[in-house]
Amino acid sequence: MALYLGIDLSTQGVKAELIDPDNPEIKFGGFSVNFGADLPEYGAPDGFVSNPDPLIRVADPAMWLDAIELLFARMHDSGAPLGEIAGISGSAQQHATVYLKKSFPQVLEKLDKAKTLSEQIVPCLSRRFSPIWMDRSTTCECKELESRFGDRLRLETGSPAVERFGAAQIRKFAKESSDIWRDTATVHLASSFFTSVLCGVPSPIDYGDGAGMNLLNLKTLTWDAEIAEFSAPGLLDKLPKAAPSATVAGNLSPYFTKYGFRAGTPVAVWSGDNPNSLIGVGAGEPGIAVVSLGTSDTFFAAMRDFRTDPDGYGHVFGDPAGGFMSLICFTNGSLAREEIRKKCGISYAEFDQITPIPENENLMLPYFVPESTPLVLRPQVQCNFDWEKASANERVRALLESQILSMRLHSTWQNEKIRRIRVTGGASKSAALLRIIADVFQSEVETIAVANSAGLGAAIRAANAIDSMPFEALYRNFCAPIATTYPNSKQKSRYMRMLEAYRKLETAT
Ligand code: XUL
Repeated sequence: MALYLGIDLSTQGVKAELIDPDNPEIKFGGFSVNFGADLPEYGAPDGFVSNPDPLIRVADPAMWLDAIELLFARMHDSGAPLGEIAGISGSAQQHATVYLKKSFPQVLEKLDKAKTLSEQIVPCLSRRFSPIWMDRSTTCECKELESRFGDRLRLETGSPAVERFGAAQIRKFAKESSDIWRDTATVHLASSFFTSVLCGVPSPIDYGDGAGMNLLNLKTLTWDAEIAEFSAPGLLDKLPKAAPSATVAGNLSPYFTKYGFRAGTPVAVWSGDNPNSLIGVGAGEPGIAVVSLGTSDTFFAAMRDFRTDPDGYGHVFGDPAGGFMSLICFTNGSLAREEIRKKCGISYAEFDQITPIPENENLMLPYFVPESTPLVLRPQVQCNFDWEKASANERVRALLESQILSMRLHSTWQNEKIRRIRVTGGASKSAALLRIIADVFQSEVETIAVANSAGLGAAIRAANAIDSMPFEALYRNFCAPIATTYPNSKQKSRYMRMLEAYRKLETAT
């Protein structure tokens, strides 16, 4: 038996997926730790330290370290065969930066089993807290980056300057705390920080997650010296190497034998949660797009060639299976669905029972909170029909159709022929939404049974990177679709008309 472990450090907690490629039907049980419920002493029920300024969102790396140890302890206590693991990798929330002093490598090398990780590693943090992907306090630094580099940022790093990305975050910190910045030897991402902790040696940043920093030139796959130096003095020397996602970073540190792991177990570099999810839903090859319907909705897909969104809304990250992936985030996903459901005074079941209205081409721009695609800073809701006179059926239909039309409109730039769409996330249970996605994209829509795609993706990546197991075989075993919704070709011309009308409505706003 050769097992592979995928660890998923998300915003809310840590989970583990353990897989046996020879016996995919064996389930090892869901292992998880929730920051709020299991580590209440950190006072971070949502995964970040509370702050009266809603733009500031930082998390405590000590909490992450304690959570990983608790996860391993739980796995060990429940009898999980940790000694039989042949390879480990992981997934971390993207964009979180971790600032370390020069003592970090020496401390890693001599981790003492009698102490905890947090006790030993916290003194190595030059900046006590890590800004996470929810932090939006760096608009000023984004403007500075944009005025210095203009469109080169988008064309070469895959995204225009983005508040949560490393360049703006590091720039703000180096400006505000120049002394601590001088004392910082290395800036890791959460993903490379954890690879380093597991291996006991500093690890590279993989292309998948590194692309979410505005610092990696995606044409050369090397750090951009000019952007790095402008972001913060000496930054280039403080960045770990950038490396392919299939890099085996090292072997598990003897520290972890205290949980029953085998010292020396190979560890593949961790990546970000979105690149891992691409693999975990079996979409590492171009042709399958993924729609994830969560609090916000995301659309992502593998791209073999490097292309960027001319409108600047979409991002490009590395695809762990090679090449690149697009990622487009629609902030008002389930948030808007929930608001409209409440405004219509209907239940979830009624919301999902909307019936087709063939002649009706109603549209809605549902920005209940600021929207990222398209960029809308001031929340507003607009309809091209009379809301007061419309029935609940008409209102819900206008919302769902508009959300999916927006997804279609803003994903064309990635220019890969989409053969199938895989839908995940809470709202993927909605038959009405699956039907609309199939008809708007005129594509087959598949649902899959994977619950933790990021963790599963990490386990699959470990098997691929460490023992050269082909992705295709792993996808077949672990990410097979369970149901398919076929497109209705009769809806094609209606949706083509509505797509154009939606584009005009959005542009006019
Ligand atoms: C992607 C992003 C989030 C985080 C947290 O750009 O900010 O998806 O990775 O999940």
